[in-house]
Amino acid sequence: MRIVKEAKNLSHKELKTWVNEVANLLKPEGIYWCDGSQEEYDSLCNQLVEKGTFIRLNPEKRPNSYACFSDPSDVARVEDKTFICSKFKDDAGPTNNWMAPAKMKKTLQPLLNGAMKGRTMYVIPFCMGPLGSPISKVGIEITDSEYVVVNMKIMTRMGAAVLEQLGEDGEYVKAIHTLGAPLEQGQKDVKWPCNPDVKYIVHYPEERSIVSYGSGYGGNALLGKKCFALRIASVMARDEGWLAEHMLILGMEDAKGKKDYVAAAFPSACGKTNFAMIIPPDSFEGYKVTTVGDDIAWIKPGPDGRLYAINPEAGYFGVAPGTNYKTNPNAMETIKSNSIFTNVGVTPDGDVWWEDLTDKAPEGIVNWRGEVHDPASGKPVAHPNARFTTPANQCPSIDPNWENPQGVPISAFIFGGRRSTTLPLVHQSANWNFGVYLAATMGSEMTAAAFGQIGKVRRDPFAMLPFAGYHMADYFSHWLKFGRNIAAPPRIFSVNWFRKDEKGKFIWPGFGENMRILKWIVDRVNGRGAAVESPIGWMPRYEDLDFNGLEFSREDFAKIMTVDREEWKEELLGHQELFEKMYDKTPKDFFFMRELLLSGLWRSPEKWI
Ligand code: TSX
Ligand code: MN
Repeated sequence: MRIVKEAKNLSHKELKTWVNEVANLLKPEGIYWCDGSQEEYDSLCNQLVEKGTFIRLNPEKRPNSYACFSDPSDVARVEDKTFICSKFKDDAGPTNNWMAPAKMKKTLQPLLNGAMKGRTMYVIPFCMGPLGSPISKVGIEITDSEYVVVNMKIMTRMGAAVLEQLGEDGEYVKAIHTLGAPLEQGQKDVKWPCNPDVKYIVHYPEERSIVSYGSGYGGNALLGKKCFALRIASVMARDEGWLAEHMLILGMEDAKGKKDYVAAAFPSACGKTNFAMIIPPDSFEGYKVTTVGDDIAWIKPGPDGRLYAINPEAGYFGVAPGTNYKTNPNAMETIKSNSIFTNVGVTPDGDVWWEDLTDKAPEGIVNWRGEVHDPASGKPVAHPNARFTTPANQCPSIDPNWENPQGVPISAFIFGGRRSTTLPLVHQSANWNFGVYLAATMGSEMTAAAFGQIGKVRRDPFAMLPFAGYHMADYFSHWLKFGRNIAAPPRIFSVNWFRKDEKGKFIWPGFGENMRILKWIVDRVNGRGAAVESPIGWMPRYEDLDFNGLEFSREDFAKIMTVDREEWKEELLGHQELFEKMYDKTPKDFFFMRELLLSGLWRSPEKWI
């Protein structure tokens, strides 16, 4: 096989053998070992510009940045083509697609055979987490996509330094990615190669390996993120006694300089990246919020009995539409340069645009399908799932400890959802087990018809439903067991920024004002914040929250804090429905906790509002 670029620091014999085996099957034109250098990045971006995949943005407006449009069929994760191939079906559970590993391998074999013909095979050594951290883990992604290589350069620690760390016999996760679009002799490539007909995102949790076929898009192709850092890592975490979670990590420093870190899980469309980069309102003098991560947390018990978290990623792969200087100024600063934009609009002067970036689309803008936008068409400029890929260290709020190899100590877990009724703005669980229960039963109301009936609650336990690499009910049990062995467990909170009034208007202003809730949470953790008991846990009274500088009435507060008996009877039926989907493995603790919550609803309401 032709070597396009030699490996640097490669002393791992088994890795060499594996790469050769993969090359013999996929039959690329040559093998390229990525070194992770800036020169390599620039040269691959140039190649993508020459091919027409990348549009170089105006260097005065958006230095060293690129836009690209995917194939219209390749715009999001493909959940129905995502498989957990554990030996036993019961280990994948009812919420994952499953196929026996041997059968899946038989299915994939003919697809992979020759899949890289006419293309270069890139070998990407990457590290999830800071190099040298005891919590970090190494992966090797093999891909035939230059887009994947340059995105992995932003999203992970990538290249020769990782091979050096791997040494002669280090452990790594094997990840094979191919576009599934081989080129015949003389065949001209398309701008966004992929396989429009066949896609497979496959995980072998026992082997700790991944095969992704047919898609070039984000979560399907950047295998360090959802595939490794969540699906495979959640299995490693279960086996080794830690947590791999779909959580942001942020730091809050108060006016006295006391610093606390919290980790928070939200389903999609709740503004998770916005919360990770929140800017406190002016009245919070001396307070500072810092960002450790916006998507994934790997969490391990430390020697002091506390939990320590790292962000395994090195960049943000964030949803662009809706991001602007009001919703997320820190993200706007982060993406000023050195960024890749996928499926956004491109302006005539070589900048990017998406819905809600500004009030009106710029004249003459090209939409994500490459057509000149017609405002009368009603079609969006950017695809709703359009993304930016941007280096984390460019974020103005980046935490000084974001690359600390020991991680940061977690004081609280926050679980959120998008609920127009029932769930209060904030409450604290009575204890770890009730916290696990509230996280297991969390959910969001559907906002897009594509995901089912609008307004119906879609349960998304721990925001992990599409990302747990094993049986969801076993995952609940892991959390319950994990909590029994920590000396200083984080306290667990629920938040809901999205309650609506009778007219369908959001009651809580959200965004920076969420700082008031964050402050109460951190106060609670430190034994300061006052609270009263409600049927579902501890809640702040109006006077327990800091409303300095915000006009927010007691009446509105009552509206977003009410725990309504009838609504909660309905809610608890929803919990039961979820548990019954995985009845045989649902922890029995959950049935008892549900019953306790139900009986608590018959307390006099005056006591908690
Ligand atoms: O990200 C959001 N957050 C978290 C911010 C730290 N969003 C956007 C969600 C879509 C991804 C929110 N939307 C939040 C929120 O807290 N709250 C809302 C609801 C809301 C929307 C618009 C307004 C207020 C609340 N507008 C005005 O008050 C003018
Ligand atoms: Mn995510």
